[in-house]
Amino acid sequence: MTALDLTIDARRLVTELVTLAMISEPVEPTSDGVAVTRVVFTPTDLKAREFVEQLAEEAGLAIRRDPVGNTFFRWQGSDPTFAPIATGSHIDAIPNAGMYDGTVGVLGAIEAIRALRTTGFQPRRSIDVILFTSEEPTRFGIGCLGSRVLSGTLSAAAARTLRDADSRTLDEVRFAADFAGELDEARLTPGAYASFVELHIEQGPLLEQAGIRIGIVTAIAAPASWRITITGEGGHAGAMLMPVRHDALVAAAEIIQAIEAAALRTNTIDTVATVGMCDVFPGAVNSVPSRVRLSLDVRDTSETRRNTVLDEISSACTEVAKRRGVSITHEVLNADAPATSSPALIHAIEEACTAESIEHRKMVSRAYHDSLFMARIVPMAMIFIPCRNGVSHRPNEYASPEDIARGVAVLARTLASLSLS
Ligand code: HGY
Ligand code: MN
Ligand code: MN
Repeated sequence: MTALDLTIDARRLVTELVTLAMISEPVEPTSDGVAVTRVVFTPTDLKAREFVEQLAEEAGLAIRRDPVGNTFFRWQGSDPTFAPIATGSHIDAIPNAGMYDGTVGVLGAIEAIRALRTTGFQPRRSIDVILFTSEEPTRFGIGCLGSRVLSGTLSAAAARTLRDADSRTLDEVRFAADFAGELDEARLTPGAYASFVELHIEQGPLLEQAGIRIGIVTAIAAPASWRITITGEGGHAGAMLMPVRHDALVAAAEIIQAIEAAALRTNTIDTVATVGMCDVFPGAVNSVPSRVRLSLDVRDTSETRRNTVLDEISSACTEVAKRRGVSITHEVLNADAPATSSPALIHAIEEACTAESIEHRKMVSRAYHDSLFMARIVPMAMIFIPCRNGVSHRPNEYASPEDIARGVAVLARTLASLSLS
């Protein structure tokens, strides 16, 4: 491939990232960073999508939306007989999150295409930037909803059973947001793309600690999440004596401790377990809790080890339920296999780093991404850039304009080379 004299317009890109970050639900003011909350198919999400579509249109990309809300921005290649390649990420954000998670991979990909166009480069394979719908589990309880449906990992029938906290179904919500059509139509089959590369912030501290500016992801850890329900006996906080209590919240406290212990017992840093949500009913100062709902998120680079942790948590639930005279049930929301990156794509990214004289290292992604599910139908790899102190999913999440520009330059070169492969 002839040498590409690439110029990434970091100033324009960061301005666009800030503009996008301003499209958020009201959030607590913070002196450290920009807090963003943007939940799928809300008016805020639709406004943000409109902004991104406008940027894509200005960049000369054709726009296609699928029934579940994945949106495709295409740079038409010269030879339609070759399968297209793709990049992309997400723009939805969990409550009180940061402004770089996902957005760098969408707006950065549009900038990569703008920079390639400016050099006069012409791809042979079409290049799609995909804005995946609902990468975060916030509304429907399951992450990567758009890429699960697109890859066939989540069937249309299973997707139709999903309900949000107001008990609205996915169909109701997506139709109200003007995403029509049958969910089955969103499914792509293996071969729909020749490759998929996602640019994302690391969401961890390793690159920054090592002083290395680019990470090449070799594998994505295996995530699982449950909804755990503990049902005890409620009652008057003054009149219900301690010996007769079956307090659901105290039982939940034991379960939360058991979850942490199960993760630590694997003696490897590759196992993580989190209880991020705890809903207490009836939630009154002077009422013994009768029901508690916990969220459970367990991940590991080894699926076997992760499943062992889940088994131990299940045993702990059985033991606590018996001893405390409460009922403890759990619903498996997802239990996914890990994903391995394509060696050929890893090599393409390494070559792009070399062309940009950027030091890089291989690494695992402990966060999940849409790449985890794209890997089910297409060769995948990811490009990481550092984020300050490894912080993410918080308003003080931060990636520097220089690191963002480096990531975009590596993405641009990788896409250019893959589009001619
Ligand atoms: O939870 C995750 O790993 C991703 O940031 N949604
Ligand atoms: Mn995230
Ligand atoms: Mn993300």
